[in-house]
Amino acid sequence: MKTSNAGGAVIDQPKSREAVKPAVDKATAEKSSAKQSKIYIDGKFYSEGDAKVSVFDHGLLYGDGIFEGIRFYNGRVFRLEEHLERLWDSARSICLHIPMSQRAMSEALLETIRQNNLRDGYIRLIVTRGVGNLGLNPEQCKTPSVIIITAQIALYPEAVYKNGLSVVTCATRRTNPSALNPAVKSLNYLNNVMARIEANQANADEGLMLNDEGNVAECTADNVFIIKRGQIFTPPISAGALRGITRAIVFEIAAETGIKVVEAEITRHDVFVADEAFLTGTAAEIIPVVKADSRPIGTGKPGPITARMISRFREITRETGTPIYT
Ligand code: PXG
Repeated sequence: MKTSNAGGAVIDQPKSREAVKPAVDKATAEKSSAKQSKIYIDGKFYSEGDAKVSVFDHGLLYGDGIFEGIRFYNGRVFRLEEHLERLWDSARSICLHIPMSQRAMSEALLETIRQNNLRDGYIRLIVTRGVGNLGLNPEQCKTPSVIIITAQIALYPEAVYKNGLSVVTCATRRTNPSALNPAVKSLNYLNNVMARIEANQANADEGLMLNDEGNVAECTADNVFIIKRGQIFTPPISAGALRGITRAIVFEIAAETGIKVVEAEITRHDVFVADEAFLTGTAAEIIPVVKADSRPIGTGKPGPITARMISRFREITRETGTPIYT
């Protein structure tokens, strides 16, 4: 892995048991943060210390804004168009006008990676409502701000992909879509943060979030899949799940391999009696789940369909993407 010329920021993985600590330790992260990464704000690049936004930005005051978390592998941005499409969908849903075209956004993003001279890493793309006053009315905010941060990503050690994670069900329910649709990747992640705190307190690797009906929606930053008798099941978006880009790749791989993916209501019971389970997300990629609320899932070890998903996913990340350096 190339780290010598990497930028300073390091994305945190979910707090984990001893066995699943990210590969990049704190000392390494602190050392590398001495090398300041370059951050894009509204068309200009700033060093980390100078990359600042106004305290009157409604992204800060109200969580009023949207974001994407994107990975790049081996000099190529993974599923860039899909991430931009989802960002634009989030923007439309909350009546936010992104002040540039998708093409210009794509170029800004690639240029930010180039400025940081990275080949593998993570991008946080943020669009805030912009500067307003202390009232929540977004009409006060004349110009949305675009921020692009690149970071090294602290990967889970390979052992986690081999041994799997534990999840606990959180008492905090996923936001009801009629209050704020979880399909909008908004800057207001307090619902997920509350669930994450519960998972931490239970010493679990991830938190399973249910919707108001008591069905599984997703985890705090990942989509959920279970496997029963050779079929793959995942909650529909209407259950309160984000339309995950990694989730969509599972559908693609399943279609290639002739396995059926069914979008269905999933209960905690379904998770407990599943043969296999896994989570998907840009940061986690595809990661097995082997324990739910202290019950072993299947054999208590990652299953064969999950293993196949992980290996095919890795091939796809290596082989595809938008070139950064042409
Ligand atoms: N559900 C939620 C609530 C998410 O936030 C996913 C599912 C998976 O979607 P993708 O498109 O990534 O497959 C997410 C994604 C972070 C971080 O900083 C979070 C995500 C992605 C990248 C980084 O913890 N969430």
